[in-house]
Amino acid sequence: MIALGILLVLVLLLVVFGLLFRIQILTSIFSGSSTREIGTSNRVNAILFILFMVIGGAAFAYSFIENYGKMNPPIASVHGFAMERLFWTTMIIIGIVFVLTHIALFVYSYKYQHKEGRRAYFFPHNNKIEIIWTVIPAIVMAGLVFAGWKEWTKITGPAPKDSVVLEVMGKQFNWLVRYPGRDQKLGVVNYRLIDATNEFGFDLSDKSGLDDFVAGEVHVPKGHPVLLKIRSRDVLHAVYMPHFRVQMYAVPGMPTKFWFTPTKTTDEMRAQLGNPKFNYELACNQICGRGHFAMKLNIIVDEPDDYVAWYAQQKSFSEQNPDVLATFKQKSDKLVETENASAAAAVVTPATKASL
Ligand SMILES: [Cu+2]
Repeated sequence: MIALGILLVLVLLLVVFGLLFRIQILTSIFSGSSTREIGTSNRVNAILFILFMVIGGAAFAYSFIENYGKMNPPIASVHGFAMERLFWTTMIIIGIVFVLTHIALFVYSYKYQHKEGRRAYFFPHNNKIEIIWTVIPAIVMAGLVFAGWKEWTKITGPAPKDSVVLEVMGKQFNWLVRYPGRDQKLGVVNYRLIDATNEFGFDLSDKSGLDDFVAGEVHVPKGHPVLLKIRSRDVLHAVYMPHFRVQMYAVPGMPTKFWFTPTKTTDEMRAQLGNPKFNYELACNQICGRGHFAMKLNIIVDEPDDYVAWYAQQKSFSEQNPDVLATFKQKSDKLVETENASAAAAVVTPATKASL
């Protein structure tokens, strides 16, 4: 309570000093001695501009160099290199312009500070300058956009036919993974069927879903295209896999996708980084609620043979959850019964009608 009182007194004192300072400026303006004041404040501001440029620039450079490794994990996918080239080309071009224009901004503010007797130069218009600073950025921007569009079309085009298919579904707060079984077809799912056991909402009356399996982590083979089908169960999430340079939103009610080809197995990357505990990661990159920070999933890139071995070991969801399968069987039996009954009714009715 005492501390609060002292703080209040300090704040009030600051306010009083501030007001006194303003009154002093106002009286100096009215008494005609304001020129000196304006000169001092201009000088102070001009120096602050230069200090801001130097200290701010140094802090920016430091944070950039310090975090470079975190921003640029080693690339582990085919398209990652194209993405990287595009990113850095854009970054370097706009970076140079950004630095030059900001040096001009701060240096000119310093250089052309208020000076007694100096008048601003009246420079209303110049066609040549207007054309230069319109045409050059337009050409550069068009080039960047075109290069980006070309690469993006390639990356987001249809996945190769022999891709390994898997589905990730975002939910508050983890990722669920589903693979098609031997038929290579993901079965039908229905959000109305989602419950604690059937987290995906498997509709097991669809035969192609019977061999689908759920996995605790993502396994993908090295050197093989992987088609990632992406869904969300509740709110907006984003699939972010920094080493593969993949990011795609997971939107409720609107499936999205992304295909990529991993180029380094988990073991190879562990050796490269000298970190035996390293794991590729699929993280959520869209703030989606309280547990967002923990929404991560491990990705294991296997040698193709290891992948096949892992795949062969997996047990289908229907096999692991016979009770869920049983409820579908009951339902479909009922459905067959009703269908038979209505078919019988349809046969009976005309006959009954005829006899009347
Ligand atoms: Cu999230």
